[in-house]
Amino acid sequence: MTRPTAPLAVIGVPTDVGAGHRGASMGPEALRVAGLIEALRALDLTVHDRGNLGGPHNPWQPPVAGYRHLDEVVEWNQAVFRAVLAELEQGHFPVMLGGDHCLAMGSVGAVAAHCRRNGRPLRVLWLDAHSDFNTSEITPTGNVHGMPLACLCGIGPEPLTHLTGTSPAIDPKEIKQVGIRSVDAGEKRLVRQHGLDIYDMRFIDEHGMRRAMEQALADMTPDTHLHVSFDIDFLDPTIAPGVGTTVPGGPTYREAQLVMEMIADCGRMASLDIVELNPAYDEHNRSGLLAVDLVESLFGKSTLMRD
Ligand code: Z70
Ligand code: MN
Ligand code: MN
Ligand code: MN
Repeated sequence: MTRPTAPLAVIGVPTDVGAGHRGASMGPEALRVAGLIEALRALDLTVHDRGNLGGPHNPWQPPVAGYRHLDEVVEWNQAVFRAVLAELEQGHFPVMLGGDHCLAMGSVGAVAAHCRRNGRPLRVLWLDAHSDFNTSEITPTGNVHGMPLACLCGIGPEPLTHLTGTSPAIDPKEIKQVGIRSVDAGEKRLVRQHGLDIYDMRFIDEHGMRRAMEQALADMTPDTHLHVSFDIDFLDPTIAPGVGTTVPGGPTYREAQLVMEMIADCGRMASLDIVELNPAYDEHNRSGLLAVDLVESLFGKSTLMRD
């Protein structure tokens, strides 16, 4: 078990402009109300809560040319990119509280730019029900939270693919996805074409979560920067109903705990997104409380080892 030694910089990103349901903008506060900051401090981590970033409000308009709220998504992500890069440059461990998953373009973009400058290998672990690899041509919804990984891999509109200055920001080989169970028709073709390494629910059913995570976390060098992007809809909706898009058949409580413990044990995590918590769909902040419980394990809390 290894805990990060860098101080955490918690950055709230109260956006839902990339989503098809409103309310993920309330996610950062729900995570704080569920006790996230105190739980991290109780693990002896140094935590700077930076409060929330500001950005455009949700105009709640239909998609235009395959994108809903593109200008707003760009503005939010420019703010995320700047804030995350500034924390990494100070040697901090950024923790983004979403907000919808479009924010990962800014956060992963900043992490990629930082790794490139410092010659560090990057790995992105995407815990999600969805592949988030859509484009404006193939999206069934126009919601940009379904497109962040494609944009990071250089497929998307110029202002989103070039957030970091260079495009593509990341290589598909740097991505590992776990928990996937909803991929749209055109998106399927694209993820196969780009060779994404995906541990979907069928793999998990056949081989178990332990094997999926061993493979997803394999082959990292000691200096690898592991970015974890945790979409709350990764979890089975019976335990985490508080998301805009529930997909049945997700990881159980015990599987999810194992995921977090295995990430903690690998000792490489250096940045984290917690996204898509939507308190408007939750039951008394149950999904927020569960997220805190899981994030404690992610930062090394364990049943038998030292707290
Ligand atoms: C669908 C789309 C999505 C999250 C839903 C859903 C995408 N593939 N992502 N919830 N987090 O609209 O592109
Ligand atoms: Mn400091
Ligand atoms: Mn997602
Ligand atoms: Mn999702």
